[in-house]
Amino acid sequence: QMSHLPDSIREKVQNHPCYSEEAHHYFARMHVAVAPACNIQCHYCNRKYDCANESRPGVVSELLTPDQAVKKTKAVAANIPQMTVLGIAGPGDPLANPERTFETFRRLSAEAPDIKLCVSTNGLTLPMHVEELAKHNIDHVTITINCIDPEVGAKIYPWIYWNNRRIRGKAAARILIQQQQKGLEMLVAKGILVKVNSVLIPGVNDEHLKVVSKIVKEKGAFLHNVMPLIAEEEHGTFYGVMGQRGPTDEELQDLQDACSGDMNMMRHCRQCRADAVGMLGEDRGSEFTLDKIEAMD
Ligand code: CLF
Ligand code: SF4
Repeated sequence: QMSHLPDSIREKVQNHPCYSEEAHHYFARMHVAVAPACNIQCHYCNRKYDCANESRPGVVSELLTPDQAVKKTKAVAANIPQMTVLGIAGPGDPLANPERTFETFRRLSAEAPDIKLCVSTNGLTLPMHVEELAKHNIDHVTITINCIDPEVGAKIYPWIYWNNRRIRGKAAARILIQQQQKGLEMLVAKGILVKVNSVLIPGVNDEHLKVVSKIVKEKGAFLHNVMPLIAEEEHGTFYGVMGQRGPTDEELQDLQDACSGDMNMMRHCRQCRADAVGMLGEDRGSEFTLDKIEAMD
């Protein structure tokens, strides 16, 4: 799979456990939960928990300051030799918390330059942050794109917060979609690798995701990760649409197969926590709580 890639891209994916299926057997990632706020509402999100666009719903991550995040990253990197990637993925939207997110990236690129930096976002404010992402040498950005049609979007997003106003319905979805697509184009133009996450919501965007996959591929996204909606009552999922279910394993796989003719599909995502530490599927976060890190100095 990797041998077909140009050298410049191979260098960026070869030790990134999410961007390369092969790499996830040998390399680890960690997340620091520095970003509490969010600027949109997804129907499947419960604000008590981590952002469900890149994370496992129903989990509460320990919020860190940028300074604590830098200390934790260094402690993990010193203790887990496979650690190659630091991601910011919540617990809200990283780009809705630009000061905290970029202070963390700024310090890490200066103090731990060997670590690759990765970020995930709902995309609403992405275009205005592309310059700064490029400046910190962030080679990997994930955008969660669940739709390209505002009709579909209005069923997924009840509102967005935009220019100091709350906007609802189709008008809100239209702005979010435009910003996501513009951000995707701008990142590709800068040579930054883009992974697109989509949450598969049966009966809402299942058929539609085939079109989404085609379009993001045409625009230059590197990888498409279709994740299942995890609809469990205790997460408060899909309020207002009671009874919304998640996809079966077979439905998820069928959709991934249908998209794979057009697009590189990610099939090894583990829907990590916003404070995950270790190899994908492994959680060593409890070894690196703040009190333990203090004790390591
Ligand atoms: Fe984290 Fe995401 Fe970067 Fe990976 S996770 S910010 S791209 S370093 Fe990976 Fe975890 Fe799936 Fe995300 S397995 S949830 S895709
Ligand atoms: Fe929740 Fe993430 Fe959606 Fe924001 S972007 S509402 S944190 S799932």
